[in-house]
Amino acid sequence: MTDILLIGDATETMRARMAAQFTIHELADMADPLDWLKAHGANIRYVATNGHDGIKSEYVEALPNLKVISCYGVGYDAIDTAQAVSRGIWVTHTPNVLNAEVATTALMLMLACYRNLLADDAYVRSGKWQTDGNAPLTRTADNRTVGIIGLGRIGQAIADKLAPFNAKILYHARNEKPVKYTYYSDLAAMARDSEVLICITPGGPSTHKLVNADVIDALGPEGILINVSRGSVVDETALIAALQEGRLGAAGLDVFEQEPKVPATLRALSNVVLLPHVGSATHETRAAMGALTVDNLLHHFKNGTVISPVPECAKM
Ligand code: A2R
Repeated sequence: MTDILLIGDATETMRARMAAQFTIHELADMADPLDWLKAHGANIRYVATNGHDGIKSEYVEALPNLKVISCYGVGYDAIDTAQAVSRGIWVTHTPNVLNAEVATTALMLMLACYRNLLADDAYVRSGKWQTDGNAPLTRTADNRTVGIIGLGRIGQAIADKLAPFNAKILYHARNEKPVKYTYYSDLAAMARDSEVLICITPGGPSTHKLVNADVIDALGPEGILINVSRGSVVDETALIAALQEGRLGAAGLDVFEQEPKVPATLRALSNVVLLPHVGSATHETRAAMGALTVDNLLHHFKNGTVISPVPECAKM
């Protein structure tokens, strides 16, 4: 049997499929992972991990015969791809199969912010509807100007799902695309022209705090910020200050700078909707992601190639 290192959790189906071909060693079972890997790492040819845990560079160094790091998730900023490429190790991820789900999460957050979903739910539960009368009016989610930061696979799915809401779509990315939406190379300028900003870029150094105090101020007191990308993309301290001071209207956040830690100051705000990083977390979509994660491993085991490499590895 070939040895595989499992980092983080995996579904029962993933475990069963991996166990049929590989001997699984779980990082979570190792008292001192680095010690264990230094002693046994030469046998490990495969790693299954996820976008949150990735793999530490020192672990990769302890695995001299590693062939594939298969990531359960589309974001792979927790994996050092330069190190992997220099060693000829494939890094794979799960693009496309989660586009619709993450887009639904973005819309859910946007709708919850505009229609004050959480406050209205609390209004019914508290009994106030009966004692105080009808809940206050909210604001419509229709006919809004929405700036999408990162018009890739998921960004396009978000734009598609916004069509029935008659949204006007603006976008910011590194490069202009052959689409009917309006391109902004200047993010703050797009924020000024947007009523909602939706972040769906990758994480990592190039997008670190891309949404800074200037962008947040440009979005303004009526504006809504939605983040379904990575916590690192938004300056969380600047965001909290703007929400506290009414310089930003509301925020819908699925991701945070230091998950699962969410600052108490953010949790105390009433103009936020907070989710525990569940953008793709449905049974159906996680099953599809799990299948592709394992397919990449098995494909390499049988054919020596992978199905969905990250772009950095595409030319290997
Ligand atoms: O390379 P471009 O011009 O297509 O732009 C990409 C954009 N992007 C950026 N935009 C502004 N500044 C940057 N430094 C920057 N880096 C990348 O993000 C592209 O439009 C978009 C990413 O699209 P995809 O590669 O198709 O990713 P996908 O599948 O939509 O997933 C996005 C992220 C994942 O990396 C996870 O972090 C998260 O969604 O779940």
